[in-house]
Amino acid sequence: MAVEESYKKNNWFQQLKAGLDKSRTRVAGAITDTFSKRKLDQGALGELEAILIQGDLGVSMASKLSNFIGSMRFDTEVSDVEIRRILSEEIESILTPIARPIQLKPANCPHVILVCGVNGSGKTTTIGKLAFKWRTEGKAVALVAADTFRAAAVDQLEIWAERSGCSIISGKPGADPAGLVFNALEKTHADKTDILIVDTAGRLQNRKDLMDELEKIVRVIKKINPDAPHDTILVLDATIGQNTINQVEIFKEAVNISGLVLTKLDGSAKGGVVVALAEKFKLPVHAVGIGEGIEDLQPFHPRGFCQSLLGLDIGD
Ligand SMILES: Nc1nc2c(ncn2[C@@H]2O[C@H](COP(=O)(O)OP(=O)(O)O)[C@@H](O)[C@H]2O)c(=O)[nH]1
Ligand SMILES: [Mg+2]
Repeated sequence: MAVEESYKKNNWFQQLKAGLDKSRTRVAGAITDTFSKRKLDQGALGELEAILIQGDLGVSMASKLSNFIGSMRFDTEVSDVEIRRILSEEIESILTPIARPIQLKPANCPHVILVCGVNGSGKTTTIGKLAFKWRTEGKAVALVAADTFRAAAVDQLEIWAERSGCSIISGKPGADPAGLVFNALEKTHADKTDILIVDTAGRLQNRKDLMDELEKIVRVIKKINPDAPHDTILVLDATIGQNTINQVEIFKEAVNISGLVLTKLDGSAKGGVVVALAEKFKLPVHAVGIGEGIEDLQPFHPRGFCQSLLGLDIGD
């Protein structure tokens, strides 16, 4: 129950709720506008389905959810609150199995985490936030700047390493990322570092090169430790809505994605896409980003998320 307690103690629900303002207007706001006391006939269910699609929950999930509501309340008069409550509970039950923080295993020395995603999705920021969290828990953390293509990317990771108090392994701009990762693994193994986080490039413009590079990094990691990377995380920007689905598909071709982090849930109008992702890929959602600050990363909390999206209170 540690997550549950932190959730209350840190005021995370209020933060997430504020962040999801725009997404809530699209989903809960639209339901309220359409359904204050209305008979739930076929037309009303069609409108509900359209709202859920607009809210980025995905076509298939929108159809399932409106059918579900129909099966419970067809041809009866319902209020918008009832619909929001039923939806919230149903979506929570879908999201609960995929809400899973990264499980560190002390025997993995280091526990290797490969972080992938397109440029701008929030990889480096998320790495900084995760590193900070684990540093505060007393873990030794090292970062590898394997996005060697842009000099600025290395500088940015250095800033995060300093902020979070962990070490960084970097090379010259243009250095071979896989070689750098190889050295980092040897070093952190010798130093008994607990966690090694690999920041990678995300130039989707040149998809083949990017994928080759990721595959090569994984091959090199496996040469040293066949069980690693222990986690391969895809960072997705929640403001791009349904495009996140394509990104998962693209990255899955190159690496074995083991979990997701959704960033920018503060200010995204398309937060509902978490539901579409859950249905399509069933990948664990490890955490969500709710701001640019070092502490703005929360474990994914299905109830908090659903209540926020549907305009209910955490106690409801
Ligand atoms: N509002 C908000 N901004 C974020 C979040 N995560 C990252 N960013 C911002 O998104 C931009 C790109 O992030 P960065 O970590 O450099 O992405 P990368 O190219 O994938 O490494 C930066 O301006 C970050 O401050 C988040 O959860 N919320
Ligand atoms: Mg970066």
